[in-house]
Amino acid sequence: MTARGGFISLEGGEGAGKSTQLRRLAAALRARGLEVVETREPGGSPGAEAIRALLLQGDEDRWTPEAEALLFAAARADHVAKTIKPALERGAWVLSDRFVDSSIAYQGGAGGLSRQAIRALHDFGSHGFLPDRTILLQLPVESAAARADARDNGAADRIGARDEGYHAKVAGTFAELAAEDPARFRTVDASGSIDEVAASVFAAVEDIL
Ligand code: T5A
Repeated sequence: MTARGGFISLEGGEGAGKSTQLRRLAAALRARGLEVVETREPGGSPGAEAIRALLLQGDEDRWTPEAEALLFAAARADHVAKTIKPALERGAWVLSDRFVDSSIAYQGGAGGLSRQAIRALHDFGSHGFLPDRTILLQLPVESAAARADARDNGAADRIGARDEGYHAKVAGTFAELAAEDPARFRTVDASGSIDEVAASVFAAVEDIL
């Protein structure tokens, strides 16, 4: 066990089980005596939570693709500066439900913006800050949609409501990102029970604790 904290992000499509697994991982780290900050994107700081409402509510065409990407990057910049970095500086572990890879997968791969553009926004807004480890929860889009629908009674948000083709591109881009950066990413099969997936998620971070 070290006094230094670390930053872990959980990624995947809607309904893959990120929030459930984030809570489980936080409990496992706390049981080891570590300080843990649980956070999410878009959001995670008062300013970023205000931007979250702008992004997830309203009509599908409320923002242009470029404006949407800028709002995500602005929310992330505030989240990094106000929540993530201060927690890391005091030695805490930060677990985030989504981070910049979501922008590359949704606004980039699925939304049609270039990865270079998304990375340039992240370089400007958050100085290119990246997680120490990113867990990609992989679940077939139909199974994930069924889980999310069962939870939300079919009431998806502005981005979750996009069509199957959009979500298939999101999943494909996440898989490419994981393959391109095996040092940071670990992929986890999210189709098992909550306990089975939690065990795989813990195994995927144990080497950096
Ligand atoms: N977005 C976000 C972008 O477009 N660009 C970005 O840069 C960022 C950061 C955020 C939206 O914004 C988009 C992506 C999203 O569309 P959100 O409300 O924060 O939306 O929600 P999501 O991140 O999409 O996540 P969800 O809350 O929909 O799903 P989770 O967290 O993956 O799943 P979870 O844990 O809530 O589980 C869903 C249901 O399944 C059950 C749970 O109990 C729950 O009911 N479940 C299981 N059931 C059976 N077996 C298991 N193993 C299970 N695990 C969970």
